[in-house]
Amino acid sequence: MKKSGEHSPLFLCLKLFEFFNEGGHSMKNFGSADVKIVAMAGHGGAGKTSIIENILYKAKVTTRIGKVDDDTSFCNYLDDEKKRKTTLNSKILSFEYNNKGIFLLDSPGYADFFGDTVGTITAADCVVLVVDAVAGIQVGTRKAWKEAERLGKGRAFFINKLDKDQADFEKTIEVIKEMYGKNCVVINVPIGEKGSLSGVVGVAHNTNIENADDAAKELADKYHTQLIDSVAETDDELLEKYLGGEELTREQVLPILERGVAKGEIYPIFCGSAEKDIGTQEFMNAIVNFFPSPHDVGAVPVAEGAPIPPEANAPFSGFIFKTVNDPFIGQLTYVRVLSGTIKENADVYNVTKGQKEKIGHMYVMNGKEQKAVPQATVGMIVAIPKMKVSTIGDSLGAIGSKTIFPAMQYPTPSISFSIHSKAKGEEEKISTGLHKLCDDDPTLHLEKNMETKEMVLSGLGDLHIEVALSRLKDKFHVEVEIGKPKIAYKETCRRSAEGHEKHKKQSGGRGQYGEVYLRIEPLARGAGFEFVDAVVGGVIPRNFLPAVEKGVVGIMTEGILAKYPVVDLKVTVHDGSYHTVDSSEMAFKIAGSKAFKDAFMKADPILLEPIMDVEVTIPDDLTGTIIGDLNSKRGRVGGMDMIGGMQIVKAQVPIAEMFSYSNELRSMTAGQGSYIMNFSHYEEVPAHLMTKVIEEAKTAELAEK
Ligand SMILES: Nc1nc2c(ncn2[C@@H]2O[C@H](COP(=O)(O)OP(=O)(O)O)[C@@H](O)[C@H]2O)c(=O)[nH]1
Ligand SMILES: [Mg+2]
Repeated sequence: MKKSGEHSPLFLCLKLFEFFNEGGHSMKNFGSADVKIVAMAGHGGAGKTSIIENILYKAKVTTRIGKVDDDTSFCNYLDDEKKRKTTLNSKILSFEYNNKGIFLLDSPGYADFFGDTVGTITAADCVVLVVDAVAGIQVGTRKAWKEAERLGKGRAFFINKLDKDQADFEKTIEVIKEMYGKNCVVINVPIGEKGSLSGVVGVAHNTNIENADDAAKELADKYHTQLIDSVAETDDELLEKYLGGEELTREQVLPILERGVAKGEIYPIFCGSAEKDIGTQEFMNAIVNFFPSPHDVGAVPVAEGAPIPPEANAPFSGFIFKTVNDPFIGQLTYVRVLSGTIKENADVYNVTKGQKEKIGHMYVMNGKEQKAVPQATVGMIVAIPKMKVSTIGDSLGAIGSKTIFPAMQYPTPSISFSIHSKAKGEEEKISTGLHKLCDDDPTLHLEKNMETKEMVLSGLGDLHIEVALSRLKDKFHVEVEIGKPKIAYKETCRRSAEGHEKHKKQSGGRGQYGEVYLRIEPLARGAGFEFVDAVVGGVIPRNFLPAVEKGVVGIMTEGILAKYPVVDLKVTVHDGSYHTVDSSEMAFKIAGSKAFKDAFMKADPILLEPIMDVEVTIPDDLTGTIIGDLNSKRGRVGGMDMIGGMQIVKAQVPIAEMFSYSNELRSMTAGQGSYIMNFSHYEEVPAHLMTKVIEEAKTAELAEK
């Protein structure tokens, strides 16, 4: 059946208009063997965006090379990215090059924005880890590798910044091989070093060898031998010949190398300098010629339902790896098409939510440019505006599909701030804005604390929160103040003690009467709360004991020393008395609560604080400084590890000392250090600090009254 208007003259005019309006780039539907989706990942500052800027220029997407340090970057186009001169959100760059469709995904490198990097790695078929030849493998790179490995993605390296004085190519290679094994294979080596870096030689084909000096020739030789060695090991037939002493020819080895890269079994290492635009062309050629395509990858793993082959004529399936909600550009949902074809103005099925979703237009994105396309086939990434039911992480399919792709795994938020509105009456606006930001960023959590009525925003680091709040201001026009992150102290006791309360009001009307004797005893850390009824002879009638327990639990939740919950103790009610007329649940609840307080204050009460496992990665020469600083933070250094030329210091530190650590570490290490932090356990707060926390809680309580 023909839909009305489908071929009307107006429709055709519009199509023609669209055709002639194609901008500097275009993207037709390629077969699944001719599309490459490549995510650039790795530590912040390694040069991911700069490399992409070079590629965009060579592919004629841009007319001059964009620079991240001035305002000309094509990728870092957001206002706050220009201000901070770094990538804060992932971007999709798309263009045609040598008859292939290329989608490059730029990712943020800093740990605070790793949530977005999880999305680009998920959407890509190959992940390129950009490594700074001076700093070596940094935390951000290790995390990205780990995630790519977990998802079984093809991987490659680009060793960047070889123009810099302290750059060390061979050491960086050594470290990569030490960490990620022999299947990491050097594909090109630099000609000249540092200031005199002038090009690269292709190790496999000896490309550009005519321009190489002796040192570069020697390097090429050395890594050629290693290449043969590594490649032979991935193929039984070759290995047999190789071990039999036969000299392998380039013709024998190259197809195996190419197949290994395409299958994600060999990890090629490229090199160069984004600053000097060296190594870019060789890298682009490799993407086009060897990197895995959706066809090479095959059907991707599913969480539910049947895997679908990555072919254009298979049923449609896709995965939402990113969403953007912006009051100015509206709402965009980014879909990686994993099989089949998705068409504009069609219905699809959101398999995760079990609901139909109507598609209107869709766009291929190239930085901030959008180009409407009538359809998208397997291997493409499209942005769809105004989706109604779909959210990040959902699987889409043809109507009736049951295929659901695995959920993305995000790091859990490690830092929280209380949020207060600057102006009166804007709580609603703040909450709406923050919820929208949280919808697009699963590592940003907003919670309302029911007891304090406070909004608490949690994220991966202080920069993460800072950026979210500046976006709240820019996009939703509300300003907030943030409170010192609340530390989740707990209260407990060190000794056993007896408590007693006779609650009695018997003057006029119906009286109140309840008497409770109880004993509290400390339990092991993490044991929680135990309530024992040891009342004999009915001195407290059975039906009032739940009320006593309620009273005890009530005051334990509320807190006694400084309004933090009381934990890890055993309460035994062993005596009491009652009155046949005046006793009530209320009276016993009050008696229970007061008897507990009485006992608790005699039981050597203390505060507990959260202790974190912290892993700091730093250049070796800063180890002393960092350990000294951790000691001054009441930290206990538990071990050290050298990985890839970087020192890893493991320590346990109270969270109270860690709130501005990302800034402090940045300044202590000139940006070269990084750390990860996870909750470990609770420990006693030292006496002098305990007094301070208790005083602060009292002041806060007075202020509230
Ligand atoms: N000397 C030198 N600087 C570079 C090179 N590549 C990038 N940079 C600089 O390093 C900084 C970070 O680059 P950027 O592309 O934003 O890194 P990203 O965080 O990985 O995207 C910028 O100041 C770049 O100008 C390079 O090859 N050599
Ligand atoms: Mg960047």
